[in-house]
Amino acid sequence: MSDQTRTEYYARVGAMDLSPLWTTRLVPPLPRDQVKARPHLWDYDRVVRPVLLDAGPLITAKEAQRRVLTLENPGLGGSHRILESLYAGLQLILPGEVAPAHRHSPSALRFIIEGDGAYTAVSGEKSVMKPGDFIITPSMTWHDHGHEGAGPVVWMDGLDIPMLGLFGAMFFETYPDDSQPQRRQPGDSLARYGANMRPVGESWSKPESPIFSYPYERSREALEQLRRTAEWDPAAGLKLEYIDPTRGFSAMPTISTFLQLLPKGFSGTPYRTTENTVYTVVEGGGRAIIGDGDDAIVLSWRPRDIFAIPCWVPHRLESDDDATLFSFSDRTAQVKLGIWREDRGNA
Ligand code: GTQ
Repeated sequence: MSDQTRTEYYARVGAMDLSPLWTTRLVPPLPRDQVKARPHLWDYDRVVRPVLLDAGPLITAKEAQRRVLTLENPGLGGSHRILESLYAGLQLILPGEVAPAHRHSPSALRFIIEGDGAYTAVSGEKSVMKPGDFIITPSMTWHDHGHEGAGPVVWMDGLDIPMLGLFGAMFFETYPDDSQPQRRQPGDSLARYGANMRPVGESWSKPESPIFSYPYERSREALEQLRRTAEWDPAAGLKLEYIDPTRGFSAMPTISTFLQLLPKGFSGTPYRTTENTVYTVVEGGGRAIIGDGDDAIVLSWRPRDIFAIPCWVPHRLESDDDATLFSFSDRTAQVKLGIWREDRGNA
């Protein structure tokens, strides 16, 4: 058949909202042909922090609703995605401010980067924020943030917005007042479910953890205890996942969250996984080495830096000091959909 006949045919069916599959490659052989996001690092102290603080006098938290600089992956064209499936931002709140209450269908996590005295209130319970704490805001729960202390407070927001965007299932509502009424004492959810116990006669059937806040101190202490006994994972060091203690699943239904310890001088083995992962550094310095040979990219990190590793990109982790990394990924969503894979280079 002549090229012209084919071209005419394609135009004809195109006008009928049809398309010839044989002219496209619908399913590429490897993720690298599909994934646009690039491995990337945001230098917190030297680059992000100064401009984020400049936003303080520019706009109030109330006017902005959320005073956030979104972390834009340079391969994703300003689409408010740090990786294909994930959103991340850095939120600044100043003393006396309130970021007004709202709720939405995307789930959110907060990971506290710096400062003291701020809180986030979720479903009527305030959680105080300290550096290293991990806090969840489940889908459609009312939440507002405030700051009753001194000095700026910054945390990282991680949301599943791109996943919900895929389904179209996005909802957003504002609360009639800036703050929601307190219904439970701070620490209530942790007291109920955070001691390997649960209230007798109370049942929990929601898809997320009943614990809103996972304090850093406890998670860090667990890693410290384990370093003496546990076997190190050759790629990940000592890596613990935050869970919903009632079922053992991830703390959030769409996003997995982890805290990991790399001992001083750790040199990890090469690893790749289909999960898209965002890391932030709590303690120590080191690097992520992406790829190998002359093509390798080195992302050198220090405390408070944020770096992102896309789906199926081979990488290794190295540390100079004892290092702790918080990370979040779309692993739990991929596992539930039956598509999660990893490659430890030993096949
Ligand atoms: O704090 O509620 O970075 O709704 C993006 C959307 C933060 C929040 C973000 C949000 C929030």
